[in-house]
Amino acid sequence: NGGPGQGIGVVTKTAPKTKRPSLYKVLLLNDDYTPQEFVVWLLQAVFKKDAEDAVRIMMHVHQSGIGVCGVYTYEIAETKVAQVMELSRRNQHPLQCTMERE
Ligand code: TYC
Repeated sequence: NGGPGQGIGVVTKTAPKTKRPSLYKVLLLNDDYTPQEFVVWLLQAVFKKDAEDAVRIMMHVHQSGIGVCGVYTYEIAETKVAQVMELSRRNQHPLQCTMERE
């Protein structure tokens, strides 16, 4: 009613906190049996790399043992890992793929 200490308030508005999702690296592991061409094909098919990038990533994994093929939110990273494992299994390659929080 407008009396002292009555009826009138101050409207405060808190900005909603936007939380950025955690990101996950999808890692490819080297092995002695998976053909280089299969890895290059996979990097293009699953990770949408161009031919040049795909060869570069494959060679890095081949020479160093492990490498990052991309960084994604949890569900997307999980899906990529599953796709790599399924394609490798279907083609009878021992290729391993995993994910790790950045
Ligand atoms: N080392 C494999 C070969 O010489 C090629 C390869 C590269 C395999 C990358 C796996 O993640 C990998 N045929």
